[in-house]
Amino acid sequence: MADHWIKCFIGLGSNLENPVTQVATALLELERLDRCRNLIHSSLYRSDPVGPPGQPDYINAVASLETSLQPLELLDAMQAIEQQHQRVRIQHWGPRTLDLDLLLFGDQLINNDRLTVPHPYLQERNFVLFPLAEIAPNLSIPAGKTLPEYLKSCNTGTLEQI
Ligand code: A4P
Ligand code: MG
Repeated sequence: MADHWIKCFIGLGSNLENPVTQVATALLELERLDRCRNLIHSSLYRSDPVGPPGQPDYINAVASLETSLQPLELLDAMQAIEQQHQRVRIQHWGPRTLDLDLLLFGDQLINNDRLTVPHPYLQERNFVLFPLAEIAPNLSIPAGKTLPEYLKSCNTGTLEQI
């Protein structure tokens, strides 16, 4: 049977150890994943940290790719990339060398022990919505609203395209 390719969106974030390089390298690593193709990505953005105060600014970006992996296989591959970046989980929403979030997987709604898709905070995070709009301006969020509708109620805040 021919492979079935599904378009998905991945959010990238880093606020430790040269975040611009962390994100740029991760984009290359995502591009090289088996059974993934046609990666495109937004610009990089600088933003204030959401979560515990006193941590460095974040660099964020969003990528889309087509994959013939199952959602949990893709999550495994994303977590292997995080590990390569020597990510240590110290604190929830705390600083990290690399965080990869699966934002959307086609139009699927996924809710299990390891994966919630669409990503639960997608709609409220300017560092996700603005980069997403660059690569998919008219996107509809499954079981949600359209991206332009979410953007209407989202502040740019300190988000800065770099
Ligand atoms: N998991 C469930 N759903 C997903 C999904 N859609 N994508 C599970 C990825 N993982 C998902 O993740 C914990 C577990 O979530 C994983 O093992 C996976 O099975 P984690 O990344 O270790 O935990 P975390 O980072 O402490 O929590 P979480 O919810 O991932 O945090 P977020 O939402 O990623 O937020 N401020 C700015 N400006 N920019 C940022 O990028 N990021 C965060 C982290 C906080 N503040 C930020 C930023
Ligand atoms: Mg995460």
